Amino acid sequence: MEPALPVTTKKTLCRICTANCPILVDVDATGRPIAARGDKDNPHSEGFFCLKGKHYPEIHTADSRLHHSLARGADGALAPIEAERAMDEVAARLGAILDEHGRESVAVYMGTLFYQLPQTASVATAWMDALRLRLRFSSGTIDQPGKQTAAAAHGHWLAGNYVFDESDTWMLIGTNPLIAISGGIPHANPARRLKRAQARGLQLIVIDPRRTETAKHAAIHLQPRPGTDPAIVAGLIREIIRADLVDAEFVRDHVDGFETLRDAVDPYTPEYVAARADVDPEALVRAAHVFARAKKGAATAGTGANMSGWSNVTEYLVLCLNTICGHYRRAGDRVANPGVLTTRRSFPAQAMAPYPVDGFGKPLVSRPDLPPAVCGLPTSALADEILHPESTIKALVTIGGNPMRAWPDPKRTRRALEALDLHVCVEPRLTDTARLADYVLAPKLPLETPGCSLSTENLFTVSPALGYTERYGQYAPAVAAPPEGADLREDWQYFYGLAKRMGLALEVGAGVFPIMGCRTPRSALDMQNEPTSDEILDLVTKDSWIPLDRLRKDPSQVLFEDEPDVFVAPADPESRARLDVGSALMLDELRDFAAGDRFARPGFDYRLVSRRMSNTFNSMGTDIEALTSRYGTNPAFLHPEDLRALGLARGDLVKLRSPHGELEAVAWPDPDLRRGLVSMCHCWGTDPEAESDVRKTGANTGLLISVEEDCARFSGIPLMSAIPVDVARA
Ligand SMILES: Nc1nc2c(c(=O)[nH]1)N[C@H]1C(S)=C(S)[C@@H](COP(=O)(O)OP(=O)(O)OC[C@H]3O[C@@H](n4cnc5c(=O)[nH]c(N)nc54)[C@H](O)[C@@H]3O)O[C@H]1N2
Ligand SMILES: Nc1nc2c(c(=O)[nH]1)N[C@H]1C(S)=C(S)[C@@H](COP(=O)(O)OP(=O)(O)OC[C@H]3O[C@@H](n4cnc5c(=O)[nH]c(N)nc54)[C@H](O)[C@@H]3O)O[C@H]1N2
Ligand code: SF4
Ligand SMILES: [Mo]
Repeated sequence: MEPALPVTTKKTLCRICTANCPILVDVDATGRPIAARGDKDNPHSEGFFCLKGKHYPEIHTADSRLHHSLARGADGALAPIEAERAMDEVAARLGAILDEHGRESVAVYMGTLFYQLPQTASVATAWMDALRLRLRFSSGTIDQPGKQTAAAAHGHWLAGNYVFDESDTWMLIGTNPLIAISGGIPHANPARRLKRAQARGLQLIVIDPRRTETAKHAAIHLQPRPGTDPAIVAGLIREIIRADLVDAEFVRDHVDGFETLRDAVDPYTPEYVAARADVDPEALVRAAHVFARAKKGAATAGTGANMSGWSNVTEYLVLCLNTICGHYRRAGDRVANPGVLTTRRSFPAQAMAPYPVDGFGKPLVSRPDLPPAVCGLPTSALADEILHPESTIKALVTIGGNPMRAWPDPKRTRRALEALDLHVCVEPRLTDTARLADYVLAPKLPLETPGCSLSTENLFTVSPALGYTERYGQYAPAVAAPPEGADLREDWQYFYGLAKRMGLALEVGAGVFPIMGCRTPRSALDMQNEPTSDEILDLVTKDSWIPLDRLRKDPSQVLFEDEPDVFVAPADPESRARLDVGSALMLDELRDFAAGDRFARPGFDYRLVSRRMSNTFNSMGTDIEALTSRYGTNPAFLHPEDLRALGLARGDLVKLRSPHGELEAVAWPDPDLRRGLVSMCHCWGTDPEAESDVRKTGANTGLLISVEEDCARFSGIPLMSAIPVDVARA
């Protein structure tokens, strides 16, 4: 018997999802990661992690992982290619396309992993900037794009919101943080944090058509018809105004448009909301009172509230709800977490005025109705844009995303990807998307690269309920070696390598997401001598609250509560900026909503609602048996009574048909659902043109989504939840 190799245990952070859980990874003498678990000594997470994190090493060592980049040969097949040669060829081909067709000939798609890796986000963005690429698309516009449009129409409160850990109430609308661990409740051990908060009196309000893992802990759970969030939030606002619970002083000093808002929500009486959303009118009134009477708290919406047709107005009303209750930090308040790795800034108790929602350049040729908006170009239109006869797009670069699984309408996506002259994917697996690419640039994976918690910390800019609620930061060096014999680069090195070959000078900015009201430093990269990954991290954390080097030198220090406290500063007396709760642009949408259920279609009597499953992250993990064994697939969950009425039992195959498309799925009972719903997770399935066994591959709910009808203004987010469907035995 061979002697067992010695194993060392290393501290690092999981980078599958935004929780960025601190984990311990066992690594053998060859550098191969073999096991992972939560770091019980980490005072922030207290050992919290999930099954995906447990199998993080396997994601690094799975047979399905690419050890080499791939290029499509003359025979049409993908074959291994040396990384340097791949960069030579990609640079030459992109350069030729740009020379011939101009900068609108190359589009980029940035998926979830793009933002999770600060080096990738910063250097790839620097490369796009240097090429002045305009056609940048991201998963953001098929996620929660109403957050950006609403914030633009409303303005920002520069002192920020109260955080969960200090709040007396918390409202979650279409988000399930105990499973998605995606913010709303702090990422680090959300169940324990919720329990502690409730022990000190926090009142949790959840609005979700499913009695979710989170809703089960709520003081008040409204379980509405999906797609009715505008009615509910308008109803809450109306009741708060009626009961005289508005923070009148805050509104007087800092808010415009109050009368407009009051008039717009006036029709949303408890009786009307009860009829439209099918909720208990008394529970609605109670929720309004609990929320408005609390000293500190916030409301936040998630994907369910953004995917069900009313992304802009729902997010806008959520901001208005927080604002009329004055649920913001005031001068003199301690800022719970000013920051660790983000740029230093001040927190004045003043508004930043609203700014334009749209009008950022010319629309896509395929969607003249969607002028480019603050949320970015509409990803739902990218396939059509590529396929349009007047399309300028010849090449697409996909980074850390999986369009074939994630974009709505995978059949159209497939046609579009095949129509490209050049498709380059930076991707560690041979995904359905990578299989269609001309080049797959294979990256090192996060355990093989240094990393830090910057991306997650920086999320506070996206929504008040995201980011860390305490002064927490973590750095980790590379802890594992790439597989033996592999020829890989870090993601960012591919963009640096392309830039060098294309004669570009790169300049990286600090941070991953822009911080409102704060200029972040920019630094030129040395284009002669390639920087190290750690040097890139230094630049993206330049001028941070705590120098990254301090985290590097003492990895055991992750909480920085001993740093001097930061307090909210008084407003600049010169500032005249006010928040706007009466935006015509947003409230027009409430009038559209009032006109009736515009998404209903006769003959499609069920509604398919979005959800996440705990053991997979979008398309990641759907190919790892240990993560899929619970259901084997992404089942179509239905209420047991609905199953019975349909003559179906657990495990039977059902056919779901929307006005746009159809799929087969495995039926599964879920007593926590409202009747009349099908709840199903996305990013499963396989090549829609190939035969497959749905019990093994699952089904892609994108097949039911139309990218032509029912797309929201500005972002073009299609109806991705509350989709009318017909359900029948397959
Ligand atoms: N029907 C329906 N569709 C949806 C949704 C829904 O609810 N319903 N949800 C939407 C949402 S919210 C989102 S965010 C999108 C997700 O959209 P995408 O981001 O496009 O999808 P992911 O599966 O997250 O893609 C991440 C990819 O990154 C790869 N990856 C992993 N590690 C690394 C790495 O270190 N470097 C690089 N370069 N790549 C890596 C993974 O293998 C994976 O292929 O899907 C959207 N689509
Ligand atoms: N385990 C796991 N974690 C993930 C992901 C994953 O795939 N798996 N994906 C990550 C990504 S990309 C994102 S964006 C986040 C998303 O994080 P969340 O937004 O929290 O996503 P979900 O857990 O799907 O929660 C959405 C909830 O909305 C409800 N819902 C559906 N339609 C409606 C509606 O019309 N109105 C209301 N009020 N509710 C509705 C659903 O029942 C569901 O409980 O999660 C991230 N975290
Ligand atoms: S919650 Fe997210 S970051 Fe934490 S272990 Fe699971 S996948 Fe990794
Ligand atoms: Mo997402």
